[in-house]
Amino acid sequence: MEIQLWREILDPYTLAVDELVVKFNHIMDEYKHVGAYSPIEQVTGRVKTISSILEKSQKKNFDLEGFADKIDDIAGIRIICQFVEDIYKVVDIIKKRSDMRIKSEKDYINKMKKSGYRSFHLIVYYNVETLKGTRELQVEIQIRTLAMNFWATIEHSLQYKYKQNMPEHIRERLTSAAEAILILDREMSVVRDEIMDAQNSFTIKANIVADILTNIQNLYRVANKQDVVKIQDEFFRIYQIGDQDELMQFSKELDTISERYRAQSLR
Ligand code: 0O2
Repeated sequence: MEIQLWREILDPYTLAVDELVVKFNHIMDEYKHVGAYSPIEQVTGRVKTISSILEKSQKKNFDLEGFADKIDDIAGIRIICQFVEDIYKVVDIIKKRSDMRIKSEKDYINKMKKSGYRSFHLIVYYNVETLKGTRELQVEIQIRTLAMNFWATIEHSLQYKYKQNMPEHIRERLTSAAEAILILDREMSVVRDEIMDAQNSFTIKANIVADILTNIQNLYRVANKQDVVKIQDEFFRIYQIGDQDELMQFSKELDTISERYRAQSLR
């Protein structure tokens, strides 16, 4: 097939991947903006390379005519979560969306693959707009924890290196590493609440500090400089004590002061 034709076929998949990465990143941002813990830690996407498509067509023994309908992971999104529980939250989020329609799902978390591979897979239908009109494409979404991703990445490179001939002692090591990952994920789930609390309070504090700094910066433009320096010194004092409640109270008072100045500057 001509290279130009490959491009034409793969282009809409690139658009789908780009759009979906933006959308999942936006979900993360939405959580951050309200100071809440995001079940999504990281999102990446890729379009299958031509050589990988050729390899798959050989492996699965199909000809390339209409290959796009025969391969459901030409467009792939990978969502990384911190905890196993987050994976199911992300699945729920996807199922509730109106811009993706579930075609199929595979839960390799509750039912680990023989290789030791764990991940949640969804194939969704997703529409993109092209010059030739609307195209409904299939996209594979893989959702897994950081630990599962670590294992899968290593195993994938070893598979690539050894093809079908992975030495038995390496296969055994990978199996015991997969068991260790399972235990690690379970242990992390136990401390999940505590980790989430710590992360939440870090995000909340970062948001309060950002608000205060914006307010002080704006006040420099409209208020008496000496007064603002006093406010700034007070902020540094409270910040050094590290009391979040006091910081929150200070931020509210600063909001009121800023409001007053905004009102005055309108007169
Ligand atoms: P690549 O290079 O990652 O794109 P399918 O091959 O998709 O038609 P299958 O095997 O029923 O058929 O689908 P499955 O099990 O959902 O696997 C799809 C993808 O999951 C694979 O794509 C891998 O990315 C990943 N995967 C599945 N099993 C394993 C495994 O044992 N180890 C690792 N590291 N990844 C796995 P591709 O096209 O095989 O590969």
